[in-house]
Amino acid sequence: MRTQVAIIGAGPSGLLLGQLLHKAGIDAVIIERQSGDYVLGRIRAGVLEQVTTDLLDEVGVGQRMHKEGMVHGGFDMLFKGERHRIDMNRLTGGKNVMVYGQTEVTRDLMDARQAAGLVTIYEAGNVSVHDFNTKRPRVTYEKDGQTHEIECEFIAGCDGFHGVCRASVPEGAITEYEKVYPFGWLGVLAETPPVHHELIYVNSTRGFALCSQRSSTRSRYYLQVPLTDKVEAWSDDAFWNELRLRLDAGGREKLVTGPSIEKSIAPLRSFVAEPMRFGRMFLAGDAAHIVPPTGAKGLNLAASDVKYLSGALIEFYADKSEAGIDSYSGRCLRRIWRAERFSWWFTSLMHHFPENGPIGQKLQDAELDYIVNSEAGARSVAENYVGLPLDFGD
Ligand code: RFL
Ligand code: PHB
Repeated sequence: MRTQVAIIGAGPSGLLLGQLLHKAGIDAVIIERQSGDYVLGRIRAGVLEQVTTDLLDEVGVGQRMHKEGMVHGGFDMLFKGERHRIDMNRLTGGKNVMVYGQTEVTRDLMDARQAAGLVTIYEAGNVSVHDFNTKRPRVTYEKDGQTHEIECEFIAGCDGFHGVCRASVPEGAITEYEKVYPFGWLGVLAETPPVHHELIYVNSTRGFALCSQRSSTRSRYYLQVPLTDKVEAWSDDAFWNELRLRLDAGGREKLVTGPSIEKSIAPLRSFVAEPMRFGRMFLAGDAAHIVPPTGAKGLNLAASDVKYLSGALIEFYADKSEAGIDSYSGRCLRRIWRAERFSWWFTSLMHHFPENGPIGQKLQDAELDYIVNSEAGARSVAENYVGLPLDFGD
């Protein structure tokens, strides 16, 4: 098989890139290790920046999001038993975020891809990338007991943190920056009305908690837990009891509990690989960077990466110019590092770090006090949370 761009991975970054290229008349094939149902079963992000919703509109998949998604102009920060609302909309001159699950974004992109008759190869085994330092890269994979080969002009590594693309780069050609946090997030999805109409980020001496949602009848909650905890050891009752202990009186009163539909523990990590281009192979999304989820930036960065990448490839095919592909990595990384900084900082502000001792706690208290009682402090959080524009600093 032959194509212009071989996209490895059918997560949000691969699927969105596929639609952006399709709109520009560039041929692409997506090769995914898992089945479509498996990809849809992963419960992950919930908050979309306007840059991301604009991109989904641009590729024509925004209708259901605008109908079913929830526009949020603010969120609560709860600490020392009191809630403080960050009025993002006012503080940023009218910007909001959209609460709409990654599962739904993925489903909308998958449906559009299928409707357009575009090729996605699911359940591809042993995917390998070859010759990306030449003008004729290749991808091989196994399916139905046979080895297949795709000849292409570019490879887009949209294959997540554990993918094959980054792992195929020679060691000396890549620099990796990493910080692993000493805790994880235990997440529960439940068919219960959310405790509040907006998100609540909770700093408690028992640990961080987050009250999020997927709809007016479906809630998503997270608890900071030690990395050593096993998800099987957390019964639904234990989860709800712990969440209650981290909430304020109003939250405890309003909390509706029910059986969990999904429960999992995710480790927290800050990670960036530089550069993001290796000859004719590009990394995008989680394949190149991970943020701790506190700032809700992962999916949004994946979307901005592929917007930059599609722009670079469109420029290459339309104008025979390599300027866009040459500047891809630098352009992405500037936005990525800004989001990495915010996600690390917001994680440090909201989680419990007993290892920092009493002075760590006092400093965190003072910073929280500053954020919610200073217009400048609150605006800084709001501006980062709603996300940077795509062309910032250009
Ligand atoms: P994905 O979603 O990991 O998709 C990569 C795809 O590549 C496939 N793959 C391969 N395919 C072929 N060959 C191989 N060798 C392959 N290896 C892997 C995988 O099967 C998969 O289908 O990466 P992508 O597309 O870059 O998307 C990134 C986002 O998924 C991620 O950044 C977000 O989920 C992060 N995230 C959040 N982001 C936000 O913007 N807002 C949020 O509110 C938010 N909350 C979260 C999150 C992530 C979380 N977890 C579990 C990590 C909350 C959580 C709990
Ligand atoms: C979610 O709804 O899954 C979610 C929301 C906000 C975050 C992280 C996750 O910061």
